[in-house]
Amino acid sequence: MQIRKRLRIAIQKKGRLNSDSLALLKSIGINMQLSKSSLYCHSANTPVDCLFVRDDDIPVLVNSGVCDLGIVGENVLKEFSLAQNNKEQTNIVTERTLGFGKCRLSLAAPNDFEFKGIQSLNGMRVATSYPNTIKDFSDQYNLSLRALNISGSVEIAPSLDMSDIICDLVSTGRTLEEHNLKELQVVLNSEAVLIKSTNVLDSELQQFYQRLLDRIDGANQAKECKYVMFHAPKEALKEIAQLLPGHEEPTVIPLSHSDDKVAVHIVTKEGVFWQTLEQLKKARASSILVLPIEKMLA
Ligand code: PRT
Ligand code: ZN
Repeated sequence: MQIRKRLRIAIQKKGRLNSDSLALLKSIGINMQLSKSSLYCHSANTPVDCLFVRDDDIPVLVNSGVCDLGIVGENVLKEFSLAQNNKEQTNIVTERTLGFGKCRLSLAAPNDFEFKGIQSLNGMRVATSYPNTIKDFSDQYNLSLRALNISGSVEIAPSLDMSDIICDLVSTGRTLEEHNLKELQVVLNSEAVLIKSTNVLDSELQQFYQRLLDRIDGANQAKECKYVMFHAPKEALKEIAQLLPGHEEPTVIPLSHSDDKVAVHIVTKEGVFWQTLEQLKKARASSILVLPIEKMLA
């Protein structure tokens, strides 16, 4: 295969992962001029082309090397990999979890179903769009679940006596509730992941890709961190720093109007809750500000 000079990334065209995937690309500096009907987009400021496709096609495109990268749910990736593993190994590596598209693939049954543990599900008919994941789960628990593969509206299968139970994605649980179903067992927890083809990249492109990964890590780290500023007496700094476990030493700045008080700036990894602020105040910090961080590069 010809070595490309531009990274080709597949993302979902329409649906739950589309806007978060685009936002991620933007946050790591990939600008794209989007048009609604286009299936392909060329980034003007980076060597990146984007393909907009159905999420189910993303592992296929990355596995075949047509795309170098893809953003897809772990649920779709696992189903694809299991189907593929029956034939051969995949050419896909998961590079990063991305923190959006979170959901779980769960077994659910009508509300009046008496659930007596996983083993009691032996022999049941399961309506699902994830037949390979169900087979894998079934093998793992030594069950013989019978998967009925349907591509949508899985929730109505038990009421039509097509199946005894279902296996579908759940996030809030509202859809199950609306169909008088209850969740029995989580089969898989899932979120969006960045996947990469095992194909070797052109060396310049590999360097650029490494920078993208560093930016993703920086953006993820920034999400977890807060920038905290406050004034405090010098002698209280040790006690205060312990309340805010930070990355590095805090920045301490003298105040023009005071010899014993200083301004402190600190990046903290821990969640900063009201309780933390109250503890800071008790330790004699004042004028406390907590700010979100947009980007970080170590
Ligand atoms: O057209 P295309 O094939 O690309 O899209 P799609 O219809 O297959 O997928 P889409 O856009 O619905 O979902 C894309 C991905 O988002 C999934 O593969 C998951 O990784 C992730 N995701 C996160 C979800 C949900 N949450 C989710 N709640 N995907 C689907 N759902 C559905 C679920 O199937 C059920 O119908 O939402 C309903 C349940 O939601 P709650 O909130 O009522 O529990
Ligand atoms: Zn899909």
